[in-house]
Amino acid sequence: MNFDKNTSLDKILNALFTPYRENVPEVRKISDAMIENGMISDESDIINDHIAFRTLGVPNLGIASFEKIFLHYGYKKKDPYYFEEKKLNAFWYEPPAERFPRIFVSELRVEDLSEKAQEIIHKYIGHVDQCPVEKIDLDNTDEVGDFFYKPLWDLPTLEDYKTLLAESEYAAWVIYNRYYLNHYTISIHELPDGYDTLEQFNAFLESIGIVLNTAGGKIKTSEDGLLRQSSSVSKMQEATFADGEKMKISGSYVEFAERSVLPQFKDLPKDQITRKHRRDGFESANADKIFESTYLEQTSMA
Ligand code: OOG
Ligand code: NI
Repeated sequence: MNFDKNTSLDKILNALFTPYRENVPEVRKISDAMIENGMISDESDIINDHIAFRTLGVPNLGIASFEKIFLHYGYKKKDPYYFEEKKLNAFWYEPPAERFPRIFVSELRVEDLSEKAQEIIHKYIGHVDQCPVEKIDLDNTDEVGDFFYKPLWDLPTLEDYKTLLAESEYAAWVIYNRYYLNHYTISIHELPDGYDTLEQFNAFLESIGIVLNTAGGKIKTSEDGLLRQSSSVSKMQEATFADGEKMKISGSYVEFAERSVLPQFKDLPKDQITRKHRRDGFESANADKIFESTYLEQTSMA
């Protein structure tokens, strides 16, 4: 039973990763350079710390709808996070087995936006009168895999996109990109000596031309000092809007996480350290800055 579910989860994660890898040039660039450099022998050697999704917090969509997919596959809902200024809520989900990535899902508090922005969002999602996840057969991996990239609403017009962008860059991102995989995350502490700290790995990334998010500094550090994160900034890519107009907009990015061993396990030999011995979960202050990997202030630096 669990074996079947885990095999299905592998298929779903692959279905998510394939289009992301095709469309986010940094993904291949980084893994190719890691292979060339001898850090890994194959892309599949990379340990994926977590993946992230963005949603619209309205009835039938948002976290309460989206999470059903992963709860079905044995993920457990963990801590909530709240982002005052960005008007976002989020949760993280613990995977059913250590070999799977954690999941971070956020949602926009649509009701906290201006009337105008809410009107635009409702123009697109107004017809969603039932939770779309309830309409899919969650045991059918093809159906679930397709769901992430299947439009649930019409493409926005360029004008609507720009109006949203001016008020909430997150809103504009979701109205265009929907449930597209927002990022995957390379576990830096799993890499060979010489590359297993963020300082070392970031230097490597910059040497191959990856532009890092500088919001709050290139390395974002949790209060306990045990979770450190960096991310690339999303490349601006040409997008076509409903009215046929085109504009360069931000898509997805790649994240890098270094989780330190918890103080109570600090004397364990390195070859005995597994995920449960390291700092788990997320950190609001880090996340707040990582969101900005798709925000113009950062993407205009790439
Ligand atoms: C998610 C940003 C937060 C983390 O690891 O804290 C995050 C997003 O950009 O949607 O990924
Ligand atoms: Ni992340």
